[in-house]
Amino acid sequence: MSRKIYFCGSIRAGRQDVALYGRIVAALKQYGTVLTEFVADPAVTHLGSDEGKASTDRDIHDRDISLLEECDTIVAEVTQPSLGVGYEIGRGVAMGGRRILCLYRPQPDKRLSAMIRGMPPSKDLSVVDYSSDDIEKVLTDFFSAA
Ligand code: 6IA
Repeated sequence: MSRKIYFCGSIRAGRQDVALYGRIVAALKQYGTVLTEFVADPAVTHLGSDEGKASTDRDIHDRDISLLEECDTIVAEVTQPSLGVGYEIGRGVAMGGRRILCLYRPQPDKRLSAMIRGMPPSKDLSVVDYSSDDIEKVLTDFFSAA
């Protein structure tokens, strides 16, 4: 049975990493179905999208929570700090039964939130420092440890 992967990345908190989200989603497709491809869509800006009909914030929240419930794996790019991504990780941890990988690119003068870095690691929950060149290897290591 194919994995269902929920990919999290910043939307309203800033789209500066959207090209990298695209590479991560493309790489994740080798491992399962990505439920949240819209996170990597360059047409989605921090203010929304010109395409399609507008959803309310309640619609977005409710749809994303159902997708989180549906997934078995959460992969979050956490370098660009995002309230939505942090909330999704917290909800995913509380749901239990999901493998969770948080990906962080270390930078000078910045530190990842202690509430993400400080989560107790386990075989199903990890926070990995990486550089964008290594993304494929990081994902191979995570999925081969499943
Ligand atoms: O606080 P942020 O906006 O940065 O939160 C980003 C996270 O929340 C992502 O991982 C998404 O899963 C979720 N999220 C936030 N905004 C949206 C959204 N907006 N649609 C779906 N998920 C969202 C509307 C975009 C639409 C034009 C396709």
